[in-house]
Amino acid sequence: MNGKTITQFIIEQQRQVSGASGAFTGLVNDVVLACKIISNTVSKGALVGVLGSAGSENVQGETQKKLDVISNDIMIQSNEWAGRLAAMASEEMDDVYSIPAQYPRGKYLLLFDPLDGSSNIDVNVSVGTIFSILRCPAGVTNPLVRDFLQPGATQVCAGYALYGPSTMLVLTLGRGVNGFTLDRDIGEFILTHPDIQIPVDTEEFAINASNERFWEQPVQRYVEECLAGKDGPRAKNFNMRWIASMVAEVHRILMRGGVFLYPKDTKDPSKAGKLRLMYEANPMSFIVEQAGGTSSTGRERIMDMLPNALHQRVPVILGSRNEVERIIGYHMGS
Ligand code: P6P
Repeated sequence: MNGKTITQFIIEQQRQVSGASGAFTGLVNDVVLACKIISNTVSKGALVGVLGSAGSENVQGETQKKLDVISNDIMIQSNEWAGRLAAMASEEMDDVYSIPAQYPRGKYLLLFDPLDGSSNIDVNVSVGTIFSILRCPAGVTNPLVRDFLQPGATQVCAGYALYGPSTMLVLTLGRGVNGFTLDRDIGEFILTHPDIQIPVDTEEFAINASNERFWEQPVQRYVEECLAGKDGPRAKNFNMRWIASMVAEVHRILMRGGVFLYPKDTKDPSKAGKLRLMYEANPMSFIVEQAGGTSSTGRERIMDMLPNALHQRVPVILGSRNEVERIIGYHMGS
């Protein structure tokens, strides 16, 4: 036997929940299938003409890649028909996606960034899919934006697929974090990284250093101290990484520790940050916290934030607990 499949894992998790109907299990399996299909499409790249721009913009005002649109369609088509969801929301869609009338509706809401880091897709650097599952508010059969605006702490599931040298899926159901690797020979994700824990300390930070002049003072101080190395106040040397694909950065941190920062900056004062709360920061924060890490804006726990808009942006500082808490301390004036 090839090891425990993600299907077996999810069903075993369901058995720990009394009265579970199996709808949640079915939903997670539908999301997993969508990630397999996206992985297959992404891996073909130029061979099937899916690289390059779609010639359109998303609600963020960003140029959409063909694979952004294709991946979004795959997530919709894989999840709209089974009766698990009341609605969906995506980075690539302005408004809530209502489940078509021909399909039954369920009790969950699915939010996703179908292809995060897609600016990397044309240069063959790892990209991923990020997803988050919320409960639909009781009695709501036609969810509106306001029904999605729940704090990250209410998520029942979060995960990402990483389309890298191997395709992996990392998942939390609120009882720890587990990683699975796609065995293409059998078309199943196999449990390869049980109970992932983030090291509490690190010597590695990830930030887009080209924005240095726009950062707030606490972040400038933190990075300066890292760069000062063993002769500076930290008395140790640091390494830096920046992949420009959040899924890849978070995965590295889960595997070996680290801190990821996309802080508030003055580059565009109208934006509270670059990353989106509902389908990037919240799911990644759930995963990071479940793996023993910390995730903050620098001033508050991201998963405590009460969202005010579907595509709201937030500053994100997440990773190894002791390092993130140091950065929070700098923001608080210590
Ligand atoms: P920059 C990708 O577009 C993304 O949303 C994250 O995945 C990534 O961490 C960040 O933006 C990269 O931003 O400014 O370096 O292009």
